[in-house]
Amino acid sequence: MATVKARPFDFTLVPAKTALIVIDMQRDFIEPGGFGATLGNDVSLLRAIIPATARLIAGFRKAGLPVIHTRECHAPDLSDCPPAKRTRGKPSLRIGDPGPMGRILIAGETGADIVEELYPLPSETVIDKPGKGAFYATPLGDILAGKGVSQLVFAGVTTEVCVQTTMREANDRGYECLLATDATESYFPEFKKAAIDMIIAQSAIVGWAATVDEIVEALDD
Ligand code: C5J
Repeated sequence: MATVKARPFDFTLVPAKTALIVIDMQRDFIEPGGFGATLGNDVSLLRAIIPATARLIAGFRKAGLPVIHTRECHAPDLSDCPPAKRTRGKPSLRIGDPGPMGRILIAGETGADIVEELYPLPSETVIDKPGKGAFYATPLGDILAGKGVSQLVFAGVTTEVCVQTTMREANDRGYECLLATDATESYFPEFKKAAIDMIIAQSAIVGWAATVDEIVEALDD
């Protein structure tokens, strides 16, 4: 057991029961021309967390603990993309449309894949998810149960959308959730702050928050 200096209070980390979930560090959210950009977002903010996220992943790999990556994407025939998701708003390109990195948010396309700097090892699990939450319509719950995991450390994008949704899904399933605050980002800095505040409020109602250094230090103990 190790103690992570966290908010709102220390997190007792049990390495043998812990996995890292890296949410949606895909080109479609992080690079120009992808899904994030089609919605009018400035994607440059998100690139900045790549080094901290890489340090967190390296810490888990060094400790021999599971690293699980997710990708928000859809089947090429869009059978798993609800029309309400595809037709909402006025993006410059919709899910499935051809863009500079291939079809937007479609499995197997360059844009839907994970950025090179954080690319999964062949031994690591990659979950393709059609929703914002990583438990919805995926085998994630069964995979974690198979590994005996009960604590999850979270990184990735965006804080208030797919990261927060997955943390809430995990919290309701009984996992203890810890968010790495410098390895997550939003297109809207105020939303990142608000999401973290909501997660840790009311004595960690959804989970805890700590920096990458604090988490990696505890893994080294
Ligand atoms: C969004 C995500 N923001 N990965 N997806 O649509 O947070």
